[in-house]
Amino acid sequence: MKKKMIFSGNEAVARGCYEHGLHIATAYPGTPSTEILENVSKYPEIYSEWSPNEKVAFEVAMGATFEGARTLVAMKHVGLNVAADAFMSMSFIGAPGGFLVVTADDPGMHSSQNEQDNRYYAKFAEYPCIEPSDSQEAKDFVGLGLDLSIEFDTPVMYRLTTRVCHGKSIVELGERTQYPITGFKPNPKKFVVLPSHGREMHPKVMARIARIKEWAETTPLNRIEKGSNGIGIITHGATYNFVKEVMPDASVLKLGMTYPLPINMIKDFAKSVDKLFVIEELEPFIENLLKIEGIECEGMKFWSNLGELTPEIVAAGLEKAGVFKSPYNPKEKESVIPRPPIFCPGCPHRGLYHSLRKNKAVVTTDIGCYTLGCLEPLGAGDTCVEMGASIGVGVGMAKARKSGKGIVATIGDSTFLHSGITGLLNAVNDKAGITVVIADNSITAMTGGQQHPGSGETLTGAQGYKVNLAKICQAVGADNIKVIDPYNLEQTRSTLKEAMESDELSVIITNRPCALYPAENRKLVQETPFAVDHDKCIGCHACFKVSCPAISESDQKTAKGLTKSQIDSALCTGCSVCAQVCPVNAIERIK
Ligand SMILES: Cc1ncc(C[n+]2csc(CCOP(=O)(O)OP(=O)(O)O)c2C)c(N)n1
Repeated sequence: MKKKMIFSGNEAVARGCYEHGLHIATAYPGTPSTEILENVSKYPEIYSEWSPNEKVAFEVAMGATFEGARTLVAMKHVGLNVAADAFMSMSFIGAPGGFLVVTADDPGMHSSQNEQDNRYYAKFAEYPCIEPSDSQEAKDFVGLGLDLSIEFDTPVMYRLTTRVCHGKSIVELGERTQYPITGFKPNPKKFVVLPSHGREMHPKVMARIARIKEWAETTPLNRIEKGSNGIGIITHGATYNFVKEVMPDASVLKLGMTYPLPINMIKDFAKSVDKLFVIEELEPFIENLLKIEGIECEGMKFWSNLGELTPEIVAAGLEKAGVFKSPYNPKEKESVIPRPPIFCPGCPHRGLYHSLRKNKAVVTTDIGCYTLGCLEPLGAGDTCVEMGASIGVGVGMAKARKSGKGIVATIGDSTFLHSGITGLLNAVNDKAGITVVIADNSITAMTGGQQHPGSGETLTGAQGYKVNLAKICQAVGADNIKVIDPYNLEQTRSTLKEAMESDELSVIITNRPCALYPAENRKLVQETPFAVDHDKCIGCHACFKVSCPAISESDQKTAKGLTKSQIDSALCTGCSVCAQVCPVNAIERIK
């Protein structure tokens, strides 16, 4: 009997990499894809790495497949925007060793700045796109995808969504099949995308996708499940599970490959049902392709291209279409209490953002834990767009104002190494006169503590090169660089103030390690906790302004009826930031 495990989709993809003989896996972290590489790294048979950004991850994996290695690169949906240049050109070249690019899309934006349907990228670059619906498929599709990639010498988009990445289901395990790395076969007409070569390659790409379209008609990736009620539903990914739950009697065409589509199979399916619906998450991608082919169907009219689908939403759409009575009560509200994100106790970003607010800085910020500094009561963050944007946006504002005074671009260490260095280079060149703060906590914290070139450790725990951020800044031409401790509010505020008042470009590096990652840090920052002396507390709530989850209202009141504060000693890490803002020294270390 084969062993079975309960795996998340991400764990299952990693297991698929192991079983299907993958040689090389690369990624830059990003929810919901991060756990793929974290789990691949547990298999020593596969070389795995966190690359500094998605473009580099893509390029490393691409080079490996040129050598005939079986490779996978993983990223979140917006990561593909970063890797898009390589992604587009690779289509022309092909993937001799087998190549999967995992894009983990985030409908509903559980932890993303935007919502985008990356199936359009597949069509744009003429990659076949495969989409599993559960963890077993997540594992199996790695093998099927690699086979497809090698057979047609094409890179393959492997699209996941949050529910498939994080949902758990049973997976049957198999053994690893070993494959040789076949070696690089020099062929400049194939591997060098000169215009003259590219012109020859493009028709080959179109011929390749036409052949894959024929192949799609018979691949087991797509299947029909015959129902009894005359309704036909074409669906994909996580939505397939909702369709089966809501309308088990419908005939379902489950597309495991959403580009290119098996048009003849779909035409036959359409003929076999009375009414045809396409139920898909995000954009009407399949529906539009069917309409171009003249296949009568309905879809987005009854659903929406905004947010995530659920069984309730699938049912409501079918009811709207007049073919179903939804058993769900739309008035029933979710009973989960919302928990807005907040800096952890001991987070080094707290002191920085409290100081930025005090100094009334105009803050162009970036993407990471520190983005939470935009939220009240810290409330110091005026713009945030995409990874690496903070410095460029700060420079742009400074140019429009004809002064960089008062403008502070804040960027995390992982984000700086991902795509901030060129922004700083430009700021130096432009003599922008802004202040750049690199919030260095030595880890990629937002996504759960992944190593980067400034961490001194690699994905597999091996010792890595710990890049010196100050030296990078110097090397691109910044010469006013200060390194400070963000737990020290006086130092943070005064250093910021001086920089903000200057006409010169300044770089400030705050260097306190993250309070959570790696786990040993928790011991480092957990000093003797603080407590509120209720005899001294005047109920002014200045300590609330540092937004620490360890601080709350107590049941004690002042003579004026103001509530006194209290500190949960189990949560307090002893960072002392709250003690520094208390005007009456009522917050003291527990003796
Ligand atoms: C292009 C892109 N890739 C990945 C992510 C996921 N992501 C969000 S923030 C972040 C980096 C956070 O690390 P850092 O800049 O060091 O800040 P920290 O969270 O440690 O404070 C990542 C990888 C993203 N939002 N966009």
